[in-house]
Amino acid sequence: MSLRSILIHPDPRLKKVCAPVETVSSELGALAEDMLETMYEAPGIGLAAPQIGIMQRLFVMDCVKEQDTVQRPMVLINPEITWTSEETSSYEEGCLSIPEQYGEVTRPSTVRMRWLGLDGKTHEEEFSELWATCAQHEFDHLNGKLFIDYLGPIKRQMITRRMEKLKRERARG
Ligand code: K1U
Ligand code: ZN
Repeated sequence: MSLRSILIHPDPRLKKVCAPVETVSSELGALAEDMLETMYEAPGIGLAAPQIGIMQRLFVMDCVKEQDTVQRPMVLINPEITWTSEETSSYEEGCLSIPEQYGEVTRPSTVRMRWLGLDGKTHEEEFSELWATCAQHEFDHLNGKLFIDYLGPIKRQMITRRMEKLKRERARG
């Protein structure tokens, strides 16, 4: 297993639509393990493949809240949203590709998703609360959409400028 580096916005790879995974292979399993390790280390509750520069449709998540409870690492390959509730909820979202910036996003409270697991089988589950928010945030990453795209233009521009500055500082070392 190895830690992968996370791309920081703005990066053209974070704006692209990812391609479906064609084969659920042992290499894909190794990639998913790296993604989970990278997510837990960050720390975060989700991570999508394009955030580490892999332009394929998969993401990982684990929204178990208390550190002492059993973890629930999930790997969703070629996810589809099959149903969304009419009821919405708002959450102050963050993103590992936009560190230390937050914004309120309103999304369906509950979603149903269908995906391929690492076992090669189709899974379907309903997600609510933080799981629903995270699953939709990660799904958006696969379509080149970031949480800041839901914010007003002034806040989005302010966050983008902060990230450009952060990237310049990091490049200088
Ligand atoms: O996709 C990502 O960038 C990961 C992101 C997921 C997410 C956060 C909040 C709402 C929706 C989706 C994160 O994990 S940001 C870090 C974070 O939220 C967190 C970190 C440590 C403990 C708990 C949460
Ligand atoms: Zn994100």
